[in-house]
Amino acid sequence: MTVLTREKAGIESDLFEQLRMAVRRFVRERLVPLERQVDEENAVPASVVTEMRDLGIAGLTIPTEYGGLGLSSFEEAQIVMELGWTSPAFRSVFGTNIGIGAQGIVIDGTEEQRRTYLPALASGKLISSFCLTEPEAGSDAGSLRTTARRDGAGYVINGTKRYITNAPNAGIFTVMARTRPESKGADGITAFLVDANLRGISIGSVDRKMGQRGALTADVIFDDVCVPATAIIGGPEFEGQGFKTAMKVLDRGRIHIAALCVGTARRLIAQSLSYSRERKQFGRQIGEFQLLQAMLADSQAECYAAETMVLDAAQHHARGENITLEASCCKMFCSEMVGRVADRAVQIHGGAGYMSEYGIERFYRDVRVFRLYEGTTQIQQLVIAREMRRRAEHN
Ligand code: COS
Repeated sequence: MTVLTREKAGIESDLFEQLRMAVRRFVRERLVPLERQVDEENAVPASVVTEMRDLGIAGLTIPTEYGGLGLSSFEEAQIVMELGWTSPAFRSVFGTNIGIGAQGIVIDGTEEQRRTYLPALASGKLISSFCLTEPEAGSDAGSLRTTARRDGAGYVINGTKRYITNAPNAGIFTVMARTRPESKGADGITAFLVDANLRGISIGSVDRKMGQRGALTADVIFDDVCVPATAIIGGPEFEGQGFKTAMKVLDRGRIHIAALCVGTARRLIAQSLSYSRERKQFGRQIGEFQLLQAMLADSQAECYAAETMVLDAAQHHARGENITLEASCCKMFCSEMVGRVADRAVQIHGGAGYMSEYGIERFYRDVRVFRLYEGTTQIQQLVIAREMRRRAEHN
């Protein structure tokens, strides 16, 4: 029995390694040359979307019984680090299917919901979006105002969701709405699966952003949208549980974003190192100067620390342990880390770092949002301290 398990693990790890190498090749050979085009056109070419779909990217984390690759969070983190090597817009195409748009169904969905949506999400034919943020509810997600009023056997949804990734292309939305108007906090919130074609749904114009061009975000407006009670993630008995579903989804999502930060930091370090070996000033490679070496060394050490913590947290998550604290540590440290690494990359490249031709300034803009979305650094600090106090109470 033990031998069989080991053999199985061996075969699986071989297959996983093949997948990781295939993603690495695809990213470096196919996607990297398109980075500038994606930034300029604010769109990922349709042919690339098809190739990503064929590679299985959309279904990385969806269980195999529903057509996905069923990667654990530990494996997911390693693949996402590979995707992080290039512009984040590419990962974003299926980022919501891998993460926050689909995980609610994987974690808390009914069997019927899983069978209905996960195969299409895994194949990439269906795109999902996660609708939590609102004009007046960002960090304070529990104060959201979108309502889902009981109406006969179903609910009527009204409200506006903001900065929703992939909204213009989504076929299905996970919508957090208040089903108990008397409750102002998290306990009155329910998560719904809402078909994007339903009457009453409209999408705002595509947001103009500082970076991550090609990753599309927009408002989603719900105007008397009728859904059945079976649209509640987990079924009608999960009424009022939506905030917890959202938080569980974000736990895994925060490790995912942290892994992405590590991938981008690796790329920026590699590019900085290479530039420092080519560029000559004062008759020597600039990499021979100790002040420049200090910047390279700081970036490398911080990236290594980040990579190690992400893999550790992901491993604990894969074992089914509570990693709320660790996920927030990863999200906070890695997003801040890649911000510093990007800043040093500009510095190492000097004037060239500021020019769009070299692509460094694009990454500098792209990584800024990592400290904001899926919970700001300040929210991660609150979560970490809250969990520390909670754990202390239980020990
Ligand atoms: N897993 C499971 N349940 C969780 C949880 C988690 N990670 N985090 C919180 N919960 C539960 C709590 O246990 C609590 O349940 P009980 O009332 O049964 O005890 C409930 O959810 C409410 O939690 P809490 O009281 O901590 O809610 P707050 O309103 O204080 O909000 C923060 C907590 C600030 C952490 C939350 O609003 C948040 O994460 N904000 C940032 C939102 C965000 O990331 N937005 C980005 C948009 S998505 S791109």
